[in-house]
Amino acid sequence: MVQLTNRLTQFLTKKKHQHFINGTYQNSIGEEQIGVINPATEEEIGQIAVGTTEDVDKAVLAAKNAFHHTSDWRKMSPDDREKILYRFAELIAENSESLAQLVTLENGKLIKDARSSDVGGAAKTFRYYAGWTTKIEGETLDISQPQKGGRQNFAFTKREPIGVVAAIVPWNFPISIAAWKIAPALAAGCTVVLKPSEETPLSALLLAEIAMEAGMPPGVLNIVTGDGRTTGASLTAHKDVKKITFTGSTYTGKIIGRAAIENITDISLELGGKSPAIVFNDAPDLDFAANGVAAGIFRNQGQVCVAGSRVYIQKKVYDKVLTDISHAAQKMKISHGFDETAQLGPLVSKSHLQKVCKYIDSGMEEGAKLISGGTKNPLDKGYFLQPTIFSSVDNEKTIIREEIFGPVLAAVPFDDMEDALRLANDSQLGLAATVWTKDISKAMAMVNRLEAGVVYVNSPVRSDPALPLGGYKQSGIGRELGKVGIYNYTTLKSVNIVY
Ligand code: TXE
Repeated sequence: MVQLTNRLTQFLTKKKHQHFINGTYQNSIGEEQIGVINPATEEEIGQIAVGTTEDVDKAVLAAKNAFHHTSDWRKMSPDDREKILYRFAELIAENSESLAQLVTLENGKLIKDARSSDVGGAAKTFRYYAGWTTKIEGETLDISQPQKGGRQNFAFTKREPIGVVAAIVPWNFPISIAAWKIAPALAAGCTVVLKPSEETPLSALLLAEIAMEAGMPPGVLNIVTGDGRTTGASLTAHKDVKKITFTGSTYTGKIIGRAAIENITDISLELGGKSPAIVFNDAPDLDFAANGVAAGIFRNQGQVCVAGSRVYIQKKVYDKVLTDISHAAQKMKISHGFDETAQLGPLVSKSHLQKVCKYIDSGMEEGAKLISGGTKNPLDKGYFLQPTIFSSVDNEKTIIREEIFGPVLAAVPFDDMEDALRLANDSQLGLAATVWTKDISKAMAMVNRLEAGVVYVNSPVRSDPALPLGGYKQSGIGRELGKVGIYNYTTLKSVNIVY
C-alpha cells in the first residue's frame, strides 16, 4: 500500500481549496463549491471554489500585468526563462510522488501511470520547452518592392509572444495535458490562466505551488478552479485573453470556438477521437499486435484521446487476434490505483461510468456481439468497469461511431487494404490510427491515406514532447507539442527596413 507523502498530507488538510492568482492562494469571490471525489472510494478529498467572472477577471489581470509590466516575463532573456522552466521541470520530478499520488486520488488512475505518464510526462515537456526559449526564430526575406534612389529593402519576420493564454484542460491526464499548454506558452514569453477540469483540479494547484518554488514570477501562471459553464465560459469570453488552448470534447470545443470568434481570439482545439487500429494478416507477430491493440484501448481505463477504440482485423486472422485481445483483457487485474499490481483502475466519475455503461447497453441493443467484459461494477465501491470487447459485422453501430472514452473496444473484420481504409476513414473524427503489418509498402500506403493527425505503425500511440499531436476533421484545429507547439503561442510581425 502506498503511503501518502508529507507534502500531500499537508496539502490535503486544507479542505476548501482557493484559486492560485498572482503567486498566492486567493479566496473566491463566489460561494459555490464543488466536491472532488476519489473515484476508487467515492469519498470526498476536498472542495474547490467555482470561479466567478470576477475571479477570472482577477486572474487575467494578474497574467496581463505579468506579461506587460510587473514580472518582465516577456522581456526576460530567453536564457533566464530557460533556467526557470528547467528548474520547474526538476522540481516536478523531485515532487513526483506527491503529484502522482494526488493525480491518483482525484482521477483514480494507476499510480504507476500517474508517475510515468502524468508527472514524468509533464517534467519531460517542461524540459523540452525550456530548451526552446533560446530557439525561437524569424526569417529574412528577399522581397521585390522597388525603392527610389537606390534604396534597398531589409525584410524580416519576428515572432512575438501572443499575450495572455487561457488554457482549459480535461481530467484524463490532468498534469501532462496542462504541461503541453503551459510549457510552450511560458517558453514563448506568454503568461497563463489555467482552468483545470472540475473532476481533477487539485494537482494543478500543487503544480502552481511548485512553479513558485522554481522562481516563476507571480502572475505568470494562475489557476482558477471551477466548472465549464461558469468559470470556463468567463475565461474564454475574456477580451484580454489572446489565445485559447483547449483539450476536451468536440461538443465543448464547438462552444469555445464560438466564444473565441466573438473576440477574434486565436484558438487551438484538441478534441475527441475514435481512432482505428488496423491489423493485417501479415502483422509482425499476432500476439504482439493483439497485446498492442489491448494496451492501446485499455491504458488509463480507455480514457485517452488517442485510444484505439475500433479495431479492424483482416478476415484470415480475425478469430485468432480477437481471442488474443480478449485473453489480454480478461487477465487484467482490476483494483484501486494505489494497488501497485493493478492493471485497470476506476473510471473518473459516477456520471462518466454511467455514460460508458449506456454505450455498452446500446452495443447489446444494436446487435453487436459481446466477446468479453461488460460487467458494470466488479468491486464493491468505486467506478470500476471490466474491459469490454464487442464484435460487429458492420461499421454502423453507435459504439463504433461515437467516442466512448472508456475501456470498450469494438472489432470489425475486413477483406483487404481498400476495405480497411474505407472503414477506418468512415468517421467524423480523425485524431489517430495504428497499423499493424510487416510490409513497409503497405504501411506507407496506409500512412499516406489514413485521415488521422497521428499514425503509428506496429505500436500503440504514445506521446512525446517532440512529436506534434492533433487531429483531422472534428478532432481539432492546430497541433500541440514539437516545434509547432511553441509557435502556437507566438504571433508573427513582418518588418521591412528601407535603407
Ligand atoms: O469534457 P468537456 P468532459 C471527451 C470524452 C468525454 C467527454 C465529456 O468523450 O466522455 O469529452 O467529458 C471545460 N466553456 N473528452 O465533460 O466538457 C471543463 O470544465 C469553457 C475527450 O469532461 O470537454 C473541462 O475543464 N470550458 C478529451 C474541459 O472543458 C468548458 C478529454 C473539458 O470538459 C465549457 C476529455 C465551456 N462552455 C473528454 N464546458 C480528449 N480529447 O482527450 C466545459 N468546459
